[in-house]
Amino acid sequence: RYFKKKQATVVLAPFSGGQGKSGVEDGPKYLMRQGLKEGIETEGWEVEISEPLEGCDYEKRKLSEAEVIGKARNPTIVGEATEKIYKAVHEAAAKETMVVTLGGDHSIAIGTVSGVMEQYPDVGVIWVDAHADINTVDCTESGNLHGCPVSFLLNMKRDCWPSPFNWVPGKLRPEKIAYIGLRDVDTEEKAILRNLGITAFSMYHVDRYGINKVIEMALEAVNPGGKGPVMVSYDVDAIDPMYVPATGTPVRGGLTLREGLFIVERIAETGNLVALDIVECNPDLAAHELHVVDTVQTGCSIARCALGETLL
Ligand code: B3U
Ligand code: MN
Ligand code: MN
Repeated sequence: RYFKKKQATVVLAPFSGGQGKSGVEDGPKYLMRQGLKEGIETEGWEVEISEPLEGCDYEKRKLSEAEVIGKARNPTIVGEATEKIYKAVHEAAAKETMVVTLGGDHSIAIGTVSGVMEQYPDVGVIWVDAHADINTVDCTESGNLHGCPVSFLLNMKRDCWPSPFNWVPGKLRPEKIAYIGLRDVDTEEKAILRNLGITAFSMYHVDRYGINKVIEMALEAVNPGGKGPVMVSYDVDAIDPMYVPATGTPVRGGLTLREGLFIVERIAETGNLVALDIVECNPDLAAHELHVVDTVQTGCSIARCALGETLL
């Protein structure tokens, strides 16, 4: 409904600076090799590729600089990379194409959500994740910025931000984001969620109400009336590690594969989806080749289902 033509831009964001492990920067390569683009094309989308981080050797800089400012690890490369992603996503959204960004770790969503918001200021964000990713640079225990993107988007503790984040508009309002899949949330993060009144459905709520009711409630929270644009930032660790083993911080007791896909199928059905992130596929963390295939295939399925594969 949001697009006159079925055109999509796949933004490749091979970036790992938001956390310590390497390998997550290979996510885009594996997803593309598994046929993500062709899968979307089969659904009738015309696909363009955007590579905003081409030629930037952030991996090398992460290993050689190991920068820490306050509590934040690698803030300069995270700030620089996310600004590039922000511009690429905005450009793609401004051309009225569906924007599918492939991470990389979840810090890249500082760029994707900000970029989408330039085009759709009132976009509703559905954050599918085992984690809330809402630590501030002030309260993060790990210092990993992939645990902080939502606090940047909400403009929290701006006084404490390292300067490479000065570009971040920080215009998201707490009522425009809802979580699904939470099960590993830090104590400080729980307080933030409570204080800001953010809609959050943990795995408890998925069991209590069922995934269908949960997605209805999440959509109604961020997009009341169902007429506005919606973006999904999908951390594959929301899905149970039995289906998605190759990810940086697996947490047991997650969404089944069907629940995970149903979320994006339902949003596809509304016709309101304007952008999707798929993040935290880390092929290096697989114990064997089957784990890689399971994880990467799940990532590709999320993209295809979000773009309409299972709507008949
Ligand atoms: N909340 C913890 C753990 C974490 C967040 N996101 C992931 N892990 N993937 C932190 O580091 O902020
Ligand atoms: Mn995440
Ligand atoms: Mn996560």
